[in-house]
Amino acid sequence: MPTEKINENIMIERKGDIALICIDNPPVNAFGLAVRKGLQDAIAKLNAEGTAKVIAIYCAGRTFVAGADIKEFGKPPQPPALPDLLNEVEASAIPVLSIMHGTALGGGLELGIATHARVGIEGLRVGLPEIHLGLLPGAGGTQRVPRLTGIPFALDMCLSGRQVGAKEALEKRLIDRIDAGTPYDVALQAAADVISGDLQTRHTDQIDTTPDDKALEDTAAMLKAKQAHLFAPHKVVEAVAASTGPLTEGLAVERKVFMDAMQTPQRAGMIHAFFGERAVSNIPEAKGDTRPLDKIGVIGGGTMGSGIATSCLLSGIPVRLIEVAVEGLERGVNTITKNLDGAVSRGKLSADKRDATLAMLEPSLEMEALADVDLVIEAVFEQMDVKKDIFGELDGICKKGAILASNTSYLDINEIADCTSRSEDVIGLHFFSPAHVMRLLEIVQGAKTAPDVLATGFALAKKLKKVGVLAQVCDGFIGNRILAHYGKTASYLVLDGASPQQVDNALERFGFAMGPHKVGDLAGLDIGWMTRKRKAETRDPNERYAGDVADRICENGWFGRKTGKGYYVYDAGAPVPNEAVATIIDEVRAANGITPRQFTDEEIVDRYMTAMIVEAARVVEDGTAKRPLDVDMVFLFGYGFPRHRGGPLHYADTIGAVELVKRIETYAKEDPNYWQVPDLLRKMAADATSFADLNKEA
Ligand code: 3H9
Repeated sequence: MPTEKINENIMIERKGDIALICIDNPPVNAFGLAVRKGLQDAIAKLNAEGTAKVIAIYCAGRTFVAGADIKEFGKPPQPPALPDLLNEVEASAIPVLSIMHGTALGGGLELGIATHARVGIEGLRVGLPEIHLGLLPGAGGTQRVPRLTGIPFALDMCLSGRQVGAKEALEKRLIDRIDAGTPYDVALQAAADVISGDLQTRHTDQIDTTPDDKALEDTAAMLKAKQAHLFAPHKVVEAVAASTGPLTEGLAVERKVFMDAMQTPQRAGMIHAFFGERAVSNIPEAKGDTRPLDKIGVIGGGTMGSGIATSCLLSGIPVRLIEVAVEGLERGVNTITKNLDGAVSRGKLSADKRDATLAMLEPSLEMEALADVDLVIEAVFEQMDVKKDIFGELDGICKKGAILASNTSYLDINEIADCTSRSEDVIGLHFFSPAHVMRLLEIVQGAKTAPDVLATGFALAKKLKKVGVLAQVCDGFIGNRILAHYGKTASYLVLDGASPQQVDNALERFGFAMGPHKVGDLAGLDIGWMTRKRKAETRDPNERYAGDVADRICENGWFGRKTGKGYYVYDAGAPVPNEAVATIIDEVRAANGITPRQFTDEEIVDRYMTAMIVEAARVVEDGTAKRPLDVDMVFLFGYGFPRHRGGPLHYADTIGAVELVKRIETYAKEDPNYWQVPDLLRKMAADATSFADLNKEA
């Protein structure tokens, strides 16, 4: 029987001395149960027959195996386990060859290096991205990779999760040669070459890892300093260290620490992040007809406008940048140039493409230059009157069908849309600073926004390699509205007894890259100061005022990093707490009759996170965000929320609605105006449901 279907994912084809095994499990040929079983049966069957001189494994579709099937994680494991299967592949009496195309990741690369020879097809990228899932390679990656590449490179691959190009993979012996052609044709040729001796086979398990204690010790020390709060990275070092002994022993160490990592909430959080990133734009609003995006206009050459322009240019879209005055325009062009230079130094843009990219920028002082663009993104300062004037003007200038977008971070898109004769073309596109780096894009749907305009917002996010999240109109949309609420908690904690540094340190230990006071210093304390002044008249008189300390800091002209002082002092070296702020805090406490009390770090985190969850629940409840996972993605990609916690509402599920309600009711005894239980949370506590249930229902 020349061709034989082993099961729905695995096919054998026999051609003389050659046996081909095709893995076909769209979309990314993940190692699901049927693939594992089918491959096990195919290898066993061909060995039992004993007629083939070589077995070549290749994949149908766009890529070689992209790793274990992530959807199976967290469920009871079903045999054959991948490490056992790959040991069987390695032990095959008939040499096995793998033909890798697309991306051979995780278990896919582990399959490759368990076979006896590997051919990469041009464009191949290989990697061990398990670390991004809160895991480490668990099917021989920590054992066979160091045997081939040496310990330092193996540590880098496992800890960075980065994709390695074909050329580098060849240099590091992860593949044996690079061919061009279809996987099928390359498989036939490479198999013939194995038979003729032109392609050598070898057993990775027979190679010894060169010991490198220094690399292991240095890496362990670096991780202790920088990633103490994460589980998997430390286990990578433990597993790779075991690769200098016999393979079976090393594999046993790897299996143990992999299974331990699988049990952690960090793994669950990161896998929620992986699927959430994909699910967030997998909604009807993102599908359907779109409008062209061949030329984009950006109004405003400040940090935000320049960042947006840079992001478009980096994605190959020509940009017209508009400013009112020459100096502003020059500043914008300079910022964009610097941003592109930064992209070159970060390896995001090749040096030879930099000039061509910059050449796609057309600066202009005339709004009329926007007459033929497909999309205009307005990024001027946050004043409704100014925005209304601009949109009125755009209405008269832009071609029919052009999309008119505002990058406002909180203003009412409907009010802006209503000052044009084409409110169906108006949308909010809220970027996060620095806009060419941060991946979040809030896509704000106005009451009259046309479906194809909305879908084009998502198409733009995809083009810019951003994560587009649908938001409805309200003050601050999803992210800034939630921030406006929980940000007050940090101030209340300081008023009541904690120091800004204690708050920052506690939240950094929780996993935030920076505590809220450091973030304030970085963003500029004057921004919050202006907002508080703007909202002073409409503030609820029962609300406890949170801005006293920050106002006093700003009154000194200390706006954070840009003025050299804020909560911290920024001289050369690491920032140190601003001692004058401690005096301000004492004075404010005394003026308000507050006797300071001690907070544990745990209480700081609990209060801060509970406040975040409260407003996040309300945002879901009133439909500003479509689902809890949308809120989670906003925080992961726009607010530096620790990925291993999955997002505020994934984290909320780890606490549970009952406990959250209890906490809020306790805090409410001190401040019943601020601490109120959202109806949704109360209902979830009563029904014993979770935010994950709401994600499933949506
Ligand atoms: C591992 O291997 C552990 C082992 O060491 C040990 C085991 C014992 N499983 O990203 P896309 C889905 S851990 C299940 O949009 P692209 C994805 O959700 C694994 N599903 O495509 C999406 O579904 P939907 C290590 C997966 O072309 C669809 O496929 N490997 C998996 O932009 C298309 O995905 C990784 O971490 C999976 N492994 O990018 C690789 N991968 O259409 C993870 C994808 O319903 N994957 N899906 O939304 C990737 O990095 C990218 O998907 C890839 C393609 C680069 C492959």
